[in-house]
Amino acid sequence: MDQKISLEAVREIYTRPLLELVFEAATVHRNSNVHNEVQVSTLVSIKTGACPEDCAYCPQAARYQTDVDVHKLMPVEQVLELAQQAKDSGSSRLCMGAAWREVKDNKDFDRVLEMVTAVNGLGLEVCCTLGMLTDSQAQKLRDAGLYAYNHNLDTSAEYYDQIITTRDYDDRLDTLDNVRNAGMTVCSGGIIGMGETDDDRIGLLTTLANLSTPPESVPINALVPVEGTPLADQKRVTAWEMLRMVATARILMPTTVVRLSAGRTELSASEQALCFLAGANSIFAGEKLLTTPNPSVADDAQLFELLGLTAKEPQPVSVQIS
Ligand code: SAM
Ligand code: DTB
Ligand code: SF4
Repeated sequence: MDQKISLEAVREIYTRPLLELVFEAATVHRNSNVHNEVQVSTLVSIKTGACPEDCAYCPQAARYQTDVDVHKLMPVEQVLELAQQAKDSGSSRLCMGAAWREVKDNKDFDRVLEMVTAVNGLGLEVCCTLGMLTDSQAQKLRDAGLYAYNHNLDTSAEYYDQIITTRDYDDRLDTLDNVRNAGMTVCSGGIIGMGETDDDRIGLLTTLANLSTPPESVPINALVPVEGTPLADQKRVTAWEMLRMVATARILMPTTVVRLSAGRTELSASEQALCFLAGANSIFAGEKLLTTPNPSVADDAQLFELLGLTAKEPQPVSVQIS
């Protein structure tokens, strides 16, 4: 692959003295984006649990004994109701997640396509995260009006098989290619706190920044250790580690939306403020992520007020009816 930036160059950025790093990231952010605007997304778990994959962090994998509320694919009407509530509470984007290894061409997929068109009709940016996609499935999602597809690389290529053995890194990269070729925006990021080294974090950011077009959106998740999963006993990451990831992502990908994702319940208001200063410009809103807790809409409204942040309006998307 033709590298735009080397691992060494990314390591040089990532390992800078923290305040130097934050200052530069804040400068890049102010020069490239409306720095007080934050894009707010709501997650809806449209199909929960019973997943055949073995992702070591995930409470939705069937093989681990966790206490998630397993449910089949939701009806379109229920998703629409949740989408309307998300919009009313100030979200501009709805991300629908399914605990699938991959999309299959069946009635469930047809129902997801209906959901995409219906949610788009509410004037929300629509995102899906459904596992691996073929190029024709990506095209169908695009035709239904999907704005973004989330598919995380999670960690470095080198560390991947310590976390997941039921698919490989190239499978992830292939799906990202299919999403890009279908003309959708790409959302791809990772998780820190899974026992990886700094070089794995640097490797993940290097891979993302070197994609032929970098993702429009990069979620940075802190592992939420869930009882019953192999990573249940991992120590929580510190706010400083989140800050370093956010700031490095911002410098590497100046106009990308960097999302402060899972793990926000563990960050104080001042720690989140530092992350926004260093270029984080998106959050997930609402008391639940997919299955784990997240700050309430009221707490976030108070935080935005305190910090002088405003929620971004949705990007207009035209629905193509084929
Ligand atoms: N099944 C699809 C897939 O894996 O692509 C979509 C849903 S999956 C739950 C979406 C993402 O959630 C994963 O890629 C992972 O990055 C994140 N995730 C899952 N469990 C997590 C946890 N315990 N802590 C932090 N992030 C987590
Ligand atoms: C992403 O990077 N984080 C979100 C979203 N994309 C799909 C999911 C976080 C899930 C945290 C664990 C849970 O709630 O189940
Ligand atoms: Fe399944 Fe996605 Fe969880 Fe992996 S992260 S077990 S693919 S739901």
